[in-house]
Amino acid sequence: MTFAPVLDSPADTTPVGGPQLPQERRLVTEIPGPLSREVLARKAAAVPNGVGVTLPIAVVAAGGGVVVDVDGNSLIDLGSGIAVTGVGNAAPEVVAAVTDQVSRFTHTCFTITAYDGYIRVAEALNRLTPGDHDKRTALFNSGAEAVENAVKIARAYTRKQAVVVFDHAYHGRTNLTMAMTAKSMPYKSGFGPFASEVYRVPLSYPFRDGGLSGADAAAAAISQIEKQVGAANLAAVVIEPIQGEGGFIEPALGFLPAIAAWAKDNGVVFVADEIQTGFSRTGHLFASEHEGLVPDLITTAKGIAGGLPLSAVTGRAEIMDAAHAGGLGGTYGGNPVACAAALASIDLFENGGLTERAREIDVVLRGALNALRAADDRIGDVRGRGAMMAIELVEPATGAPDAALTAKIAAFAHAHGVVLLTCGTYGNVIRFLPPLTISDDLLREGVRVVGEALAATPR
Ligand code: PLZ
Repeated sequence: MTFAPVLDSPADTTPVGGPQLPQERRLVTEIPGPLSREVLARKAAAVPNGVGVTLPIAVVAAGGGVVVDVDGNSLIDLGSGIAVTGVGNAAPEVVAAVTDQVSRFTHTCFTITAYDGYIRVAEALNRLTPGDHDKRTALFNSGAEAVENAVKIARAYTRKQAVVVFDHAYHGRTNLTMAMTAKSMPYKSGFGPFASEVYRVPLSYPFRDGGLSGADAAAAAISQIEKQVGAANLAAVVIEPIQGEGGFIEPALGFLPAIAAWAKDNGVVFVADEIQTGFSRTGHLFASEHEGLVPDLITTAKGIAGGLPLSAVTGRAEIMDAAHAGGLGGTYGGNPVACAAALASIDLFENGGLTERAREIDVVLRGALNALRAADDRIGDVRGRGAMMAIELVEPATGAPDAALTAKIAAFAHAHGVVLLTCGTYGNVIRFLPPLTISDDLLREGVRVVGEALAATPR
């Protein structure tokens, strides 16, 4: 296969994406190559600086476990576009469903004239999310929009206003969700004032809270909620079952159930933000299942539609129905093409063996990362579940976060053909979020490159 560099007629010269792409790491130029540099130079002139690019290549195809750039480099994908392409990029089932739908109709606005695809996505989420109570689902476009709507719905239902979120939380970049997101740089700094009635309490963070039990950490959070907010004012507690951008923090066992039980006892809506953890990523269809959690509301996005923009709020019928008729919506929410992609993706998660695949990835990743850790004490922690795992990099003597080392490892990986993402409040976490369609060999090779990066980066 050739990758002739004709940017003006990409259809003639670029490879088609999907799992049939050669599943290999292959660098034919430096990263970024000359053609990517040309494209990114145009980006600099056309797109504001605020919209950053982590790995400055221009992608022409992707699928399985690789991303191919305009120079013909094939990189191992350990990011899935931030946990989106669980079913793989250009998954054939998604492509077929989208192609069929796009030739029938592309948009009506569901709140003007309805269509079956939206309702089928709602039915699927009502059936598949935790709990066998009566549920309803509303569809939106982005994760942030789903979180905003979950808060609107919880406020309408409880007739209360306050929202509790946690340290290190990430919920989005819109005004309300900026207020809910913890980290100032780069998400919030200079963009205030932020929405009011958002209160932050401590999270269980086993690696950094001295190993507090889940029950003790929950008691501390609940005490703070009761003293500083009061259940009488509190509409919702919103929490990621495993934190994403905040550093792949897995609360100690018992923390989430204790918070959920307190919410239930106090007339507070418990919202699980499963935007990053959802759709088989953690080895369950939803991460809440790990501890048998049944959230009142659950927000989903990212993995839901194989890369097309779609998000959802699913929850107890009586809560979801509290918003008045016409109170929820948006021009594009539940777009028919995105719904077709979601139905094909959800079928793959449910029936295509992808949840099992996430558990296999868990074994491969955890084994490889623990081996790295055994050889290098700058890896302070290995954590996460399924295809959502991370290492936290520290200065061994003190345990202090080592963001500089983290940035060097990521830069090395990028230069050597691995799409690798960092995260964490302290910028010292490397996260592994491969598509569930990646091969074991590519996965191991990707981690090997991280090992080489550590070896090449002296203390
Ligand atoms: N809730 C748990 O992970 C999105 C953000 C990337 P949107 N995380 C990736 C970035 O730098 O903007 C996310 C999430 C959780 C909400 C969101 C927000 O989802 O689709 O990005 O709005």
